[in-house]
Amino acid sequence: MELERDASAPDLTPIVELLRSRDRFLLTGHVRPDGDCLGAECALFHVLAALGKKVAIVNPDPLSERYAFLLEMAPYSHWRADQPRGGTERFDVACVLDVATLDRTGPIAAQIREDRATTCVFDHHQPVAGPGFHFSYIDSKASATGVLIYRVAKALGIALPKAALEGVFISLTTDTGWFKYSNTDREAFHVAGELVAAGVDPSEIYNKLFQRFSPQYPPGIGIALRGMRYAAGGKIAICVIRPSELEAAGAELHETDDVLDILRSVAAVDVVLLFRELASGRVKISARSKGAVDVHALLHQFGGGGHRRAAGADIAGTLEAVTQRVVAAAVATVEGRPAS
Ligand SMILES: [Mn+2]
Repeated sequence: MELERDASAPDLTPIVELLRSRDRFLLTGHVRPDGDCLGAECALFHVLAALGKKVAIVNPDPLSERYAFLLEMAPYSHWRADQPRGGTERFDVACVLDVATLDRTGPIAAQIREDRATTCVFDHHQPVAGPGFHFSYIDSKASATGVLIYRVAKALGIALPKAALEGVFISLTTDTGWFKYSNTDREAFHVAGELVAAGVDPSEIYNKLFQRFSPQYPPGIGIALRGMRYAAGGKIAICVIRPSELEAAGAELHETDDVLDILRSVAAVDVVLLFRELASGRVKISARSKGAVDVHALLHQFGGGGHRRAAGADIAGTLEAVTQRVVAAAVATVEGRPAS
């Protein structure tokens, strides 16, 4: 059974025409690529390969080892500052996935501009003003970018190989938190049903992605939770992660979704803020909301964004200074007064 097309979904015709008519494609995504970004890239790679195109995936950051199986069949690399063109080959079209602005692709943005390549974005984040892509397929109602690529494959009548179907499944499960967040809609279950019918094994994928962490992972969660605190009368839960502290304890925390889930499980908590110190003198923020607070709007004032209930930002500054500023803004939002 086909799911009826949502009348408000954007028109795919120009995108299909672009993919059919051009020859050399670069696929890229955001810094520190997640399962949605990688899964969508994997699926689009196979769509373009089926059309006989020359395709390369080059991301701003290296692939985390646990996703390697996904891209075994696709030539994957990351930007290498020590190589000409960062190691990228010439391309006509840059497909940018799971990002709202070109700058989220880090150093690759400059190469795309220098090549004057045609740009095409596939995304489901809250749209931002003037992203400036030549072609765009943006549907902020879609649960994951991988779902958008699945729609593209359907529009082209391409039967995807198993690796690509697993890519779409990983996109979906990453961004819906395995079908528990508010973006989990009918299309998410419909597509998941088709993927499973075509041979995707959910428990096998869960095992590959989430049951292979190091023995140092649970102590990492312990360290992260040990320093947590509340603000705004318990409506905001705050967690601050310092790599030096993890290292001193011989602990690792490659994945923070479990920490976010635990903090969100507290009845009174509306907003979770997780701050992680990056080596570059920047701070990565992950924000989650149960719905009352728009965390996209909260982080947009700091140059970040994402979705209403899940957003992120990457801010220059010390961990202490960034935490203080963002928590102050969050408290002001939760208490319904302008930040001072
Ligand atoms: Mn996404």
